[in-house]
Amino acid sequence: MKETLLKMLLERDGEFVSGEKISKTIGCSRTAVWKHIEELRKMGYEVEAVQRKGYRIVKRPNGIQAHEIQSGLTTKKIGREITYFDSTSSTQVVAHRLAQEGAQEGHVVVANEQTGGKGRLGRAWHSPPGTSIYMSLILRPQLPPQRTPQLTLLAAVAVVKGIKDVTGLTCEIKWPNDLLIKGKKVVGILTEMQSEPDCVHSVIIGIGINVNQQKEHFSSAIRNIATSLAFEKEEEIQRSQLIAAIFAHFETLYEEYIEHGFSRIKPIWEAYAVSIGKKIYARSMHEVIYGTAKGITNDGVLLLEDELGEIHHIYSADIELADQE
Ligand code: BT5
Repeated sequence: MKETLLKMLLERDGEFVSGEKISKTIGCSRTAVWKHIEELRKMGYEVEAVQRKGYRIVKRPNGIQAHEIQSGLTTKKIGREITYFDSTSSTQVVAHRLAQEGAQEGHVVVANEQTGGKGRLGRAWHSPPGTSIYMSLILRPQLPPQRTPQLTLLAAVAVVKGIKDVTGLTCEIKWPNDLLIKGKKVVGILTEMQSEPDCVHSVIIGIGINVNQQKEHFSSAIRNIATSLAFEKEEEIQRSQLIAAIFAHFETLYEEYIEHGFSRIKPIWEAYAVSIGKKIYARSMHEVIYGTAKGITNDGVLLLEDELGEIHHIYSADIELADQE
């Protein structure tokens, strides 16, 4: 009942809903409505009550619990099942376990804090409480394992579009998994999978977004390379609204991808990619290659032309923009 009431009020987006309408819709007395409103207030919602007009939400808490995300959700699959934690080691670890236990495609693990947030290659993702988004999406595409890097690129496009919708900010994508604003990292994506040599059981897409941090919230190790949406926009961003917007774009792109393949996603990705056509260094475990980023293949592999004109296929690396000549 409380969920239905919350949904009704949120859908009206700050407009009044009469007590009579609420009591008819959720099938309870006016006194019961008032009690539910009190519960919403305890959850951090600021609800205004005016005689003969009814109730309206004046301010929402900036939480990301399942009901807060789902009240704005328009998807059929992505985010219909949400496992939420106030704090967990890493949403990736939980999502892997849930996938092994048979979780459905679209199930998402969301946390308000991570104590062991993971980046690629054993690196850490700085995950303080209350300001950011940490989430892992479970997918079950019928794909050969070598195509899963395409899903990192697809996720990057979905996040860029969601951020644009909610904040108006434009992010650039740095192959393969970073989103930047003015050259600073605002989002990191980590794609992992459970598979056999020729078939994928599940793909776990981890997304970390710096939303409401101010500069002083970043540890000194990343203060000069990281930024947040609120810092760039100079206002607080509603996290649940952003998550719902990302899910909506993700679902549309994913359906397109499953039906028509990566060729529809590639040009959108390229339109946001910062490094294409630029001089870059590609650092992998074994070597550093310098050259011009020519584009990506249909598999999402980066093509890098070195100074001798040889084309290298880069499957995994850290990219650094070089001084452009
Ligand atoms: C990534 O790795 O960028 C992937 C990050 C994925 C995080 C999400 S959060 C939800 C899910 N659960 C997890 O445990 N992980 C995923 P990589 O490209 O390796 O970048 C890591 C590097 O980014 C670090 O070595 C730092 O230099 C920098 N970094 C760490 N935390 C950051 C932050 N909050 N903002 C910006 N940069 C950060």
